Amino acid sequence: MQNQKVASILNRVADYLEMDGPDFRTKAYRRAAHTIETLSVDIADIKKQGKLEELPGIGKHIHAKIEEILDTGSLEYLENLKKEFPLDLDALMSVEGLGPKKIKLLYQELGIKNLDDLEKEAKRHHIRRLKGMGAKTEAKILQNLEFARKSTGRQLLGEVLPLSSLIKQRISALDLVEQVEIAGSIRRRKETVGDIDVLTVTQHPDEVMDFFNRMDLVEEVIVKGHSKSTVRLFNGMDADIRVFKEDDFGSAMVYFTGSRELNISLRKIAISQGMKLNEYGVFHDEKRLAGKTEVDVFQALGMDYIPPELRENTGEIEAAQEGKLPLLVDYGDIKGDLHIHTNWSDGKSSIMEMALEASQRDYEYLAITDHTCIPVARGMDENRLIKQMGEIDRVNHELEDITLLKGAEVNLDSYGNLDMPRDLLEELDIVIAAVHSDLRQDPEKMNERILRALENDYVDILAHPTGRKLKERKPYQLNIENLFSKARETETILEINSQPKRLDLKDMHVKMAVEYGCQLSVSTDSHHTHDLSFMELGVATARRGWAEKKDIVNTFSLKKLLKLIS
Ligand code: DGT
Ligand code: CA
Ligand code: CA
Repeated sequence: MQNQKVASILNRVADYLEMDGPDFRTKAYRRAAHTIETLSVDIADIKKQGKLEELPGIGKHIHAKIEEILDTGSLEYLENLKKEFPLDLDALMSVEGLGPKKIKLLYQELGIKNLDDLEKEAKRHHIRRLKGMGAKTEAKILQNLEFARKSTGRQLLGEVLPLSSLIKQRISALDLVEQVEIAGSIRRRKETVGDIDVLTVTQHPDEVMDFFNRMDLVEEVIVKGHSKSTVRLFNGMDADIRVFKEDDFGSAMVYFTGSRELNISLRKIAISQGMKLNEYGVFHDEKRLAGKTEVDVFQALGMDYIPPELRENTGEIEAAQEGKLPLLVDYGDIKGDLHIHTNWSDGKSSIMEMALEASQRDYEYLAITDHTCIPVARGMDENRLIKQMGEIDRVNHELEDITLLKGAEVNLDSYGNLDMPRDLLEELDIVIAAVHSDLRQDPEKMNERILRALENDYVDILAHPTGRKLKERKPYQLNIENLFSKARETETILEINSQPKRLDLKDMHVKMAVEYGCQLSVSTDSHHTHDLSFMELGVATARRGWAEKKDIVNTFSLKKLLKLIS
């Protein structure tokens, strides 16, 4: 599948075109990219069948571009744009407040190509002199630069996970490997990923390396060896592949899953017991005690198997030694999604389409929670919400194996009040409160605003509680302890939002919230049927936060859930 690669090239073209401001062309490229990204079939197969033209919303012009990418692996048009603007677009775009248009201005006027240039020019106060910039913008850029620095080079788990699965799938489809797994931060489901680590067992290392290095996803081979290769992929991300013997695979998996911090502690434990631990096994003198499976390795070290999501050296080793690891919520435990949008607000799919997709996932229930009022997200007014309730009744009547709940994602005004009248809130099964306006409020006011929302009896769930966006926006400056104790006191559910950019609450906060005894939901905030699959990312975050099934309300049966929120 080259879908992701094609989509990423088209998106990149849109970025460059947007340097002259967004217009119909940038929209067309983004729409095409989105269509391809979300296809469930291989775009190359569609081309082979001569059916490219049947893809919705893609014009002739872009068809030709897609064909070129599929035929040649790249797009000359994009290569020319890159030559015209030789700058680190990814890094610059990761600075909050900088978009393609400003980046072009900065490049043309000041020759800024990367974050270092940007910092230099901002500190020299050259940026404020540019048209449309000013001292305030300049200060903001400096402020946001540090955040951007930390996030460049890393990509979102939600973007890398499908790519790594694809690589795994392709390698396992070769008849040459006995085992293949993705290790590293991806296996631990860390929210951002530095590189992809592939581990294999094979009798044919050279052929496997050759295959890996020649995949159409590869832009450049960086290291080529017999037992290890490193490549740079089309999206700028590196991928390593390593070959092991079958008998070593468990210890290799432990070692290369990491984290580094966990490895260091495990090695110390081994040494303290007179043993040696490395990627080839656990040894006592020259005798090999374990290595074939991870379970064996942990057992030899005197502890329970630690699920990959917990391997961050934050107490899991001690828990594993004492047999006290949590029984983590499982990916299959989820019985419904409590936060999704439809085309009644800013979603793209209909209520029926979302319901059918949820049903496909074997959910027992699905809450329809479109935006109310806020203009930015095509929020519904009161009349429309009433009308939508009627539509939900109708769909509920039609479908047998899933129950739709009537809900809304209600915006909190600057003081924490809901912008919906009480009698309507009363009618809803589930009310989600969320901050969508006045994000840069004074921290004290923001804290008061959110606590006030928690105190509101109508509010069942607080959505994306800290407001952060990965690689984009820092969280609000909340007093998180106050938030958790108030949520517990008022029995308000805190959301783990599964959008790849949000994952909010984040893992560490989930862990704290669980310790506080808060109730949590894992929801996708879907705006399209295929977003429902983000659930996996949210559950991963819950697991990384040591959450058990009992902590996550949408593992409950409908009956139990309704009792909780009514
Ligand atoms: P990433 O790629 O930055 O998202 O994070 P990881 O955890 O995937 O790190 P990576 O790819 O550098 O290495 C994969 C694993 O290999 C890492 O989690 C632990 C292990 N590892 C690599 N280098 C070292 C090392 O120098 N010391 C120890 N103890 N472990 C290492
Ligand atoms: Ca890695
Ligand atoms: Ca690596």
